[in-house]
Amino acid sequence: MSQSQSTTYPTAPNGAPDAVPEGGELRHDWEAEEILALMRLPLTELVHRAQSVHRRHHPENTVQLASLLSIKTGACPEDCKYCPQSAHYAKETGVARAPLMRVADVLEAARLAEGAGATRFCMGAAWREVRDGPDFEAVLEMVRGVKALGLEACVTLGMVNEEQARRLAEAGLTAYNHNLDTSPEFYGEIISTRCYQDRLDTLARVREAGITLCSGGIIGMGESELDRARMLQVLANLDPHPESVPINALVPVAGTPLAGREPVDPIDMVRMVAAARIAMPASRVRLSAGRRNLSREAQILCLMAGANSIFYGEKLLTTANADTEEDLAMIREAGLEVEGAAPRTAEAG
Ligand code: SAM
Ligand code: DTB
Ligand code: SF4
Repeated sequence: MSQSQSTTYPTAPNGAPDAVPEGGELRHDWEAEEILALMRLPLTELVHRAQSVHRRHHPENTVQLASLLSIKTGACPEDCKYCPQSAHYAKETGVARAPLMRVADVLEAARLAEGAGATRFCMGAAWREVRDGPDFEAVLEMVRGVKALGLEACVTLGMVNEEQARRLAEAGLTAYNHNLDTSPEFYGEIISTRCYQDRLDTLARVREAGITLCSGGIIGMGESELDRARMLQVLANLDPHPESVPINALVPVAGTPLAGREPVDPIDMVRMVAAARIAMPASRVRLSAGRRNLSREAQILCLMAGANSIFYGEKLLTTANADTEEDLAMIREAGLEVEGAAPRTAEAG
């Protein structure tokens, strides 16, 4: 299925249409059309509304830095068309597989991230699901170690069962990342080895265990505007909302089936962030993969539209991230502050 990457958003002739919800209150009964109508508002109106909602629920000028580490890379049995870590495309992508990292090495990376200003550390494993055994025990140890450093600990390990979710909670895990990635309707175009309900079931188990949810998706895979609105609708109708919502722009990696896709229009990213902010007012919205293709100005627009976290550090999982010095300069020059930065002193080294 191929759709134009540059979506067109007709603007309403006289400002916002009446049907567009004002936003700001926590709701779990969103219609996809309402979210679509938000996304189609004139850009200045949309950003204004998103920023107003943002200020009612969050400090207006802080950005959280979250660092990512791939603790187990490649050879994943799933066939997600965007993913360089899928075994299905390994010959073409050339991504080298690596077994689970040693606990000490992961904790050293977490220490460096903390020293560089991150307050959240997210560990990703290219697994379809967690298997009980030494690797899972090691991941629990990593979670305990990251928490002991005073960082929020997040993991993304694929599917988990109830007992595994319970043990992650017991280890002190702050958040579990498990993205819906796209709409239920478009999902089958992107992934065939699992279904949407599998994702929702894992999210429910994680929630039940008392761990906060980090769940979002990717734009730029050929989905329609309605698919984007539908994904946000499914997320926003979870009760409670995911505490954290990563919005990724596809990083088209050579060798994956989506390698040839046009880069996402930066304004589409702003609209997606703003709609997420309005639909999930109290959640953290994270400007995630794909920032290398966004200008400093486009990223600042995303921050105005309600993003209040970025992935920070040289690498995402397997691909390069935005430059860390440039990120800090952007935050400083925009007059924003890094969350949790004030009490940071020389001992964080
Ligand atoms: N295997 C686990 C899973 O799928 O939940 C965890 C790791 S997986 C790499 C985490 C997320 O990274 C995916 O759900 C997807 O949203 C994002 N991701 C992976 N490859 C990407 C790419 N090329 N561009 C943008 N986001 C990507
Ligand atoms: C999320 O939503 N995006 C991150 C994190 N959660 C795990 C991953 C982005 C991966 C981009 C491709 C790569 O570097 O392999
Ligand atoms: Fe595997 Fe996750 Fe990549 Fe899908 S997104 S191939 S599940 S690592």
